[in-house]
Amino acid sequence: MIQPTISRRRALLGLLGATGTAILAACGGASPTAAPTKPAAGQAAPTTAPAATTAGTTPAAKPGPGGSPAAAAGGSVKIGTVFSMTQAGAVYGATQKNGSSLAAEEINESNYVPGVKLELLLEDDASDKTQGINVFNKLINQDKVFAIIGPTLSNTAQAADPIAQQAKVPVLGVSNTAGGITSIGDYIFRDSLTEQQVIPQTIKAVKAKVSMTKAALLYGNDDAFTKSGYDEFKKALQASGVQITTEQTFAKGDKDFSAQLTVIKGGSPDAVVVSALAEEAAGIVSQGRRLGIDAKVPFIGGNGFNSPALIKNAGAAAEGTIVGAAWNAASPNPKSQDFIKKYQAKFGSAPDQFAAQAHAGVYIVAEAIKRAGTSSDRARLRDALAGIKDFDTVLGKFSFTAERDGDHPAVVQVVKGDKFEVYA
Ligand code: 1QQ
Repeated sequence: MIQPTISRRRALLGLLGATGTAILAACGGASPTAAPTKPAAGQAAPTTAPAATTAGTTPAAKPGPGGSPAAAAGGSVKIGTVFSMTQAGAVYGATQKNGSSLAAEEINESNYVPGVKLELLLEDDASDKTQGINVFNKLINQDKVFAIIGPTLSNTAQAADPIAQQAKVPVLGVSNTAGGITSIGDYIFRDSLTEQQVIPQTIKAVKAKVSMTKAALLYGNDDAFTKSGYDEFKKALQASGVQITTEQTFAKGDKDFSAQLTVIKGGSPDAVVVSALAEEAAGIVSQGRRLGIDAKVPFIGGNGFNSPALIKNAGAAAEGTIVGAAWNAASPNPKSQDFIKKYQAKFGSAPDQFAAQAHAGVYIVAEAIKRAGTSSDRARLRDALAGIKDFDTVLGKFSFTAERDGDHPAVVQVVKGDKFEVYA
């Protein structure tokens, strides 16, 4: 078994966090006996040695605009992972890190890409556009990664993806759901279903089960994802003939939603439709119930609600919340069931949709590397990614659309007790 090596490149300087890079799943021929003191993936261990110094022969690589991938030490290939380990998106980043490192470990152990090991470099985008741009520049120009997985938030992707497109470095978003991300350019892909793909189905499912003739809308007006979710909810509600009683807004970091929720309650809606990231989502749901919005009036959320953090932080108030998703633990897909077991055993907690999408993302990149037969030619990798069709993943059979968005079945969920169950 290959033990992943983990390092914090700037540990010596004591610079941890946003600027640190962790090598999540490295190769280098480490074996259980060779590396008894190495930690498991997901646990940082300061080391002085950056991965790029791994000894080995480097096959000739064709230089590209982003520079030659600096991989290939002993047949390894560097993949940048850019997740929100801190700030607004941190609840998603934590499980993305786990899901991606588990996938890389499996891929390396099974020699999935014959003779090639994946080396994941983790950067924290701090849920911030500028930091997203900084870490993309670093991964592309300094680490010379072959491809990038991430960043976590659409808001960051809008700012950082153009850097990779310019350098012709393939990007695979594994959680971006706002409209317009893949239209940044032909090197930008995502395996995450968009709000546009999931929300109409969610509204239809609710309409089929309960009487919903009027709904209130509440959304964050300072974030690409929350604004996109609002647009899609509004369209879907209108298309289903649901009257919108009021449109209320908030900003990232807001803690008190009582003014908006009081107006919402006054309109006596049949449902409260919310486009928010997890932290605000939990505050909105719990304050809404405290203010007396009846438990029979469901909250309906977008992708931001798809985190166990919502259930943990909103507690009993989260009961009955409805949210469309890309993945649910109840799926009988054997790959998904196997993933849940391995994830639980490795991390001591259940995976969420973000872990599953990150896991699938690493496999999609590995499959494309295998099909392209190169760990240096990014144009060929891009073309191989574009050709992925009916590929078996934890998300089910996965294909890219012609626009490089993900295509696989969605699921509508409802919070029951401490978990997301299938609603329809
Ligand atoms: C986005 C999202 C977030 C809710 C989760 C990462 O979907 O920013 O696109």
